[in-house]
Amino acid sequence: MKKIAERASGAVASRIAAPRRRPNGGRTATVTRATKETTVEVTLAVDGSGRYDVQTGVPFLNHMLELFTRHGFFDLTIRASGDVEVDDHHTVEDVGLTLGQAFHQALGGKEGIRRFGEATVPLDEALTNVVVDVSGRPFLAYDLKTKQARVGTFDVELVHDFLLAFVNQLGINLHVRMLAGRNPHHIIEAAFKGFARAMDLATQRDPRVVGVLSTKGTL
Ligand SMILES: [Mn+2]
Repeated sequence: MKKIAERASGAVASRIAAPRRRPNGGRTATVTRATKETTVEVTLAVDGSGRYDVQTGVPFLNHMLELFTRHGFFDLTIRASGDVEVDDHHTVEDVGLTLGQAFHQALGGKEGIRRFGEATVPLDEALTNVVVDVSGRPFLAYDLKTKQARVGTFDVELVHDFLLAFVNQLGINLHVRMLAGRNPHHIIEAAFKGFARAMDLATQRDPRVVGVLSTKGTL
């Protein structure tokens, strides 16, 4: 198998498949990325119905990406395998990176999209606010603060790394604010739901938008 050969030879390879577009104009992409540390394959439909099949080898990340897909009304299949015997860091970061690449491909020239999206989402005591601008200018303002370093075995710090990788690949401005919260599972889950809803809004087509929504003429 090619992926195995690449890993065995020590070569660092990244292959991006050509975007696949549905006859009905749906925006989809499949991206495969293989390095010495991880192999990740993502298939994304931006105009989906919330269907997911996510297997990353990191159960908490699966949970977050499943609810991201459901609440964003995307369709998402992820197969990732990584050196989780080291820790979850490479896998979580590379899934974020590959997912960002998939959105980048699927959105193409970003014609007709709303560009901005935001959501404030509660989960019990936790309340988070997420704002996105599909601007072409990568910036992450991350402000989730938890007293606990881990949710089960999952390192809370990896949420920051996941989002930063996604932001850099897609080229978006993303603000993630925690307005209230105590339980780290609740805080992170509310953030991913807000991220989903904000991304759904920002990537939706608005029939009033002709070309890209920018006076500069490009995003
Ligand atoms: Mn949960």
